[in-house]
Amino acid sequence: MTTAPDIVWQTATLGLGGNIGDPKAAMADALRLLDGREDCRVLAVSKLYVTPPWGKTDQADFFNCCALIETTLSPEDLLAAGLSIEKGMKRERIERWGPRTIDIDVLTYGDIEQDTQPLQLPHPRMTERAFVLMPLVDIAPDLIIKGKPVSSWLALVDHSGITVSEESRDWWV
Ligand code: PH2
Ligand code: MG
Repeated sequence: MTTAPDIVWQTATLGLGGNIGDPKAAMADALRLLDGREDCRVLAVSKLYVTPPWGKTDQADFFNCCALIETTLSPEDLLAAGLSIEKGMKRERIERWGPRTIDIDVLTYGDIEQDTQPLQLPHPRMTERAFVLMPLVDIAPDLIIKGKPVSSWLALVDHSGITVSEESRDWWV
């Protein structure tokens, strides 16, 4: 007799963004691709935001959202799943419609804190970025990051210039 191995579903949060082409469509595609996997379930998606570029400011505004998911993938395999979706979409878009980008960041995974490459958890810059914190508050306001709930981090950052593009939570379905 064999025993099925325990399947452990872990909760993770993702940050998605893009500013070339049709980022809303790219993010919606990415979320549907993740949700379509046997080993990932999208539990909640934030509103869709338009956000001023952070870091390098001489570029177009971004679209950003966050997703709460459940997964049996390890953190590194979840990162790889995101990267492979990014690569697949960029390749397809480049061939068919020209440049289009999407970035998928693993923000948190359970309560893991790790300062390792290729994946630092929680995402090392998430607590400074309103474009991450504002959508994350929609889906996980009480999630504790480095000792404080997401909602408290958001109160500490400048979120001027951010607007809501899609109020509905199922803009991606
Ligand atoms: N992503 C970056 C750099 N700057 N700015 C905004 N507003 N949104 C992003 O997603 C973003 C950014 C690199 O990943
Ligand atoms: Mg990023």
